[in-house]
Amino acid sequence: YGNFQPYRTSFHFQAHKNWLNDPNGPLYYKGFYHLFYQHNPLAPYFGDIMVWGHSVSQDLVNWIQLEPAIYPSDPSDINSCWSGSATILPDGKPVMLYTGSDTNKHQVTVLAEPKDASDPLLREWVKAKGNPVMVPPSNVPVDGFRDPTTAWQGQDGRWRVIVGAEEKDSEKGMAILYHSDDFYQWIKYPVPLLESQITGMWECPDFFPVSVTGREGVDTSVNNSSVRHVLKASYGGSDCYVIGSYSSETEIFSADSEFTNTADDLKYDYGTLYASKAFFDSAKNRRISWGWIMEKDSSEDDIVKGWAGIMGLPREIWLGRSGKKLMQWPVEEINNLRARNVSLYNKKLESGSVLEISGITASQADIEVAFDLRGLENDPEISDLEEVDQAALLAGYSASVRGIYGPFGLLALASNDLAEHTAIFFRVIRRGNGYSVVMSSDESKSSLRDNIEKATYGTVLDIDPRHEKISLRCLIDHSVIESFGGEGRSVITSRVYPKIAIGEESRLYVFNHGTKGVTISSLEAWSMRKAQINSNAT
Ligand code: DQQ
Repeated sequence: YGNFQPYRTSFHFQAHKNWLNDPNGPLYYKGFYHLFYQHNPLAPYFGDIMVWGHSVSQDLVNWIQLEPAIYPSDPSDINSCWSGSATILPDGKPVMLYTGSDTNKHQVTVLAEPKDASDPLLREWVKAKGNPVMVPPSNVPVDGFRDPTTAWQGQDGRWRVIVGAEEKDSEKGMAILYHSDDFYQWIKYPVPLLESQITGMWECPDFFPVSVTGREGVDTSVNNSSVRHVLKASYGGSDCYVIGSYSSETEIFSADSEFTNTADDLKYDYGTLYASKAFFDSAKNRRISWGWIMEKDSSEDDIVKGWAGIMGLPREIWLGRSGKKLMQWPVEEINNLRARNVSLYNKKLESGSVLEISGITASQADIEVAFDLRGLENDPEISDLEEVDQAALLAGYSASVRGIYGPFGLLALASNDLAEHTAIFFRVIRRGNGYSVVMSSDESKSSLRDNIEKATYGTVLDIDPRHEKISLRCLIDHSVIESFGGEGRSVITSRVYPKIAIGEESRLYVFNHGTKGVTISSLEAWSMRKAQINSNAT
């Protein structure tokens, strides 16, 4: 490759070079957003000695890379500094709790503080004298104890934090709860905040309140009748979550649903996104979540590229109106990159149509499209829409399965002859007495190259197409497509590696392979400008 870098992204966060995985300790401080991340500064693969890469931004779009902020230096983290989170103390100073791999490669919790809190760039961090501040409890293996969350204060003023863990010789995953009066001395609470018998290790748990009244975010210690709590756990390659009620007095988090380790789990993203972490942005009163999008090519490919791993776009995250699911949307700052724009209104897409959306840079674009099927009610063929079971649903995630209404949607990162494309699409299905919409991303034709994982992903969107338009926003960035369905009700991220549909050779189409026509009520597409991301390598 060398300078030929068709898969390098233009507005997704990535390291200047080498390996990146989980986001760590995101925070806003003195006018700067900070993003730390798991980084191997020496090679484009996960390393024996992992450090915290560090970048800062004033707009969440353009990033300046600084020197690694936290790196092995003490017996408690000498073998790696793994994931962890930031807490902003009441005096405004941030503190980090993170996973150290100690001299024996046991996983312990380590505390670090800024050396100079007056430095808005928070360049230097000092480790606490009393490290480690937590060690694996006796029922937990020494390599199954990691990823402390942002801490929160209960009604009694005491600090709480959870750490991801698994139980020895079992499939139990859990969030172990700790208490502290001074943030340095942590005492394990006798029962975990939550556990599940069948998930295995919970990595990168996250626990935060969401407002029941709207989109605004709340700080992590807020707890009153107008919030509910979210617990997210990463396992089986996905970020799964439950919503529930939490009281710091009883120390009980009662969740509305369970982690099932099946397709029924609620997920942040039904495609590729892992180890995400949210923080409260006090500058704009919103909660923002970052997640890691891993590579789907081979490690040999990563060596040739010289880098591996990108971050998903920072997403605003809030509780949907139903109170049952989270909503996500790219932070508004991303829109500042929108440039050349084309649009289309009230266009009927007959069965079998494939329409090119020209006039934008299709490899670096933002598209918002809405399909209107509200005439469906009076359609005689409506009774033919099959009620689908789980197996049929899975089959329906493939764009080659033709239905009545659907598949219709976008063909992104497509070649001229369509030999390469990633289909992001919808289909209408019958569910119980009503109708529902399946949203999918089919990567099976995404590349003519071999040795790449090409998946088909899907999920059911809570949309009744008789009453609501079906909307899709896709952010396409060379080798990644983040698709937000139903105004942010579900997200599917695809990591793809086209061979010919690269750069200026890439095309964008809107298509309808269903037997019935559908109407595009609106489509707007923008070329995206390139953001400045960590190009000033240190
Ligand atoms: N990645 C970190 C761990 C975490 C895992 C190591 C999740 O702390 O459990 O890089 O991707």
